[in-house]
Amino acid sequence: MALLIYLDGELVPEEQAKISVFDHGVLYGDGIFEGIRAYNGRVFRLEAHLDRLYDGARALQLDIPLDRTQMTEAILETLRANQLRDAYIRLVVTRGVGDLGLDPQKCLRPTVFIIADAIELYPEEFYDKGLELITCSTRRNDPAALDAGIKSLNYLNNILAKMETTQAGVPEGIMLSSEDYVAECTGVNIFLVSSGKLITPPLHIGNLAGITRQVTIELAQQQGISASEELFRTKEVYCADECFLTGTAAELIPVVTVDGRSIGDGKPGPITKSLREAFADLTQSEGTPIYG
Ligand code: PXG
Repeated sequence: MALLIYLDGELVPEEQAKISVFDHGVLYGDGIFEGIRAYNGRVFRLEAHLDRLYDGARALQLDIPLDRTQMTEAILETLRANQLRDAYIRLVVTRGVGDLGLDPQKCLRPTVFIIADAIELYPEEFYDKGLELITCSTRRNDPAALDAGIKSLNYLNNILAKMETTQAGVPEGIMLSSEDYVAECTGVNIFLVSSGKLITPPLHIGNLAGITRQVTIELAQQQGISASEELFRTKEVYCADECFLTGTAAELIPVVTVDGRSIGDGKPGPITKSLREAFADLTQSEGTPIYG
């Protein structure tokens, strides 16, 4: 069945969901996006995703033509139109149609589209066995050039790193900051467990303020596990007891080797498993209802 896509106020069949070649989202990657999940008839952490979207828009002086209530309704309507209860939602706001110059002044109205589809889950064995990672040579964008907190449509830096991981035959890779600290992976945040404590890199070195990252910190605190933001390098990853990644699509996923070194005993660790279970419980019980 063809998906119905929300495009600028209308729900249209996917083959009619087209945007202009003069849209600055296409010409320059000028725009922002969100990847959101719905579980069991509820949208998970919708408010946090909207905060990130509207903050990014403010930073870019991008005037989203829907307020938060209208945006929420647009997301829920798209899910309802496609009769979805468990879904991946891609929400995109571009600068809109302009001319062939960088200046967004002539872009009169941002384009908004929402795709909601069945989620393509990672293979179960990734969770059972854990992932192998490499360290990518492509650095994460310097936050002085582009703030990583803005989830912009310009993902080339992550795409180049992703191509490195594919060529190495692994599903993800660590991206370092320009000063060689571990920042995050190509589309997920990173956590280490060392001596029973959780550490993740601070946001200021240029990683995305992941919603799943934040939820993980909250769940750790509820379990009495200390969680802190600290700078670390690849050596600390190699020597960690456990390592896992977090993201909306991947949820919490264990890592068992990095650059050929086994992490801990080379199997998914107990803290990773316990946080993953707590995350699964939370996603089944919390969220904005789609069907009232
Ligand atoms: N870091 C980056 C660079 C991301 O793009 C995350 C971390 C995790 O954030 P959330 O809020 O989802 O916990 C993301 C997530 C993909 C893909 O295909 C990933 C993301 C967006 C689009 C595609 O892996 N973003």
